[in-house]
Amino acid sequence: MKYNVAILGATGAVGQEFIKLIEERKFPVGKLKLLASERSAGKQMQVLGETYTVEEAKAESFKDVQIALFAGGPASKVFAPEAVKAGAVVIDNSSTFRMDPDVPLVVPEVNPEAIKNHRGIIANPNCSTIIMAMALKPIYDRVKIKRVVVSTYQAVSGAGKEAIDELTDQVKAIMEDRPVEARILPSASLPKHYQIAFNLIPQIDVFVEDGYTKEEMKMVHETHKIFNDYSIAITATTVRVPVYRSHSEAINLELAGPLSVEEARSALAAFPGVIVQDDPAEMLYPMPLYTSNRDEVFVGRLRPDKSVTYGLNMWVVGDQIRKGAALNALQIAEYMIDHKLV
Ligand code: 2RA
Repeated sequence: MKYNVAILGATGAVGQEFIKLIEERKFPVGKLKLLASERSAGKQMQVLGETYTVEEAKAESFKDVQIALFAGGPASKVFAPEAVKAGAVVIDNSSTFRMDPDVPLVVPEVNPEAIKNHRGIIANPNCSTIIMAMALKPIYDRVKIKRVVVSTYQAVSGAGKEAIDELTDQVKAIMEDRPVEARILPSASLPKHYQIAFNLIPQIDVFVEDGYTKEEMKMVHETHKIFNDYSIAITATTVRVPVYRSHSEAINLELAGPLSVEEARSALAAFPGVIVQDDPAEMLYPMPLYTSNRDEVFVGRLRPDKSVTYGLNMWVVGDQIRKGAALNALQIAEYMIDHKLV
């Protein structure tokens, strides 16, 4: 059986990743529509050996579409209701519907059971949340997690193509002794911008409450919803780093009971979609340069945190455009197909 698929935001980083993954995973596509804003309409893209012309997204674009993959951004709010009205299931990578109680927020390895409650829209969590949830779940299933302290090291591609170009341009300017321009990071819409080359920026997205950024609060609220456990104490610091792709996270856990590092390591190793790379003697640990374009989330530097009774530290790295966005969304669609939910 094949499914008619629309990709909204097909020309952006996540949209292009959807196309790569559809090809790689032999996703059962019947008719395919590539949709984007008026600016990108008319562009030609190759998919599965065929040339497709990108169409401008309109309310009527979703006729006969069964699965609508939304890459993210403000267009979701406009077009998701239209796609649902037309009978499609929307898997949405924007933050618009994530905290809506009627919208499941899903990481298929963690809470696939939530999918069946959908009313037309299923939300893909934020990239840094997905990567963390993948590493927490195998531990959580053995011993409840009391507290999470996470610090992220997020790649510039999380802020879009312009941020990738900004890093490259700044590095070139510095090497050529030219003045450095900063126009995008921390976020194009903000009044001030800072150099990311040879720097770190401890602000991702806008400030929202008590000195936390929106990205930090997403990690708190979305993790609670995915685990359906609001008792986990979570605090986050999210930082942009001069890395092109793959987000890294230093995660400190306080557990409700004993779990040895060996038990944690084997639980993580047995979990689908997680690879343990952890051997200090061999200097083996995950690094973003090597996890890019990989589907799995990588975990290393496992060690006890002896400052509390049951503490565990780990270092988690994952490709935020793949598992943190397009792959997770496509896995939701695959789950729905496998379980006859679409
Ligand atoms: C970032 N969380 O890295 C975003 C991408 N979804 O900025």
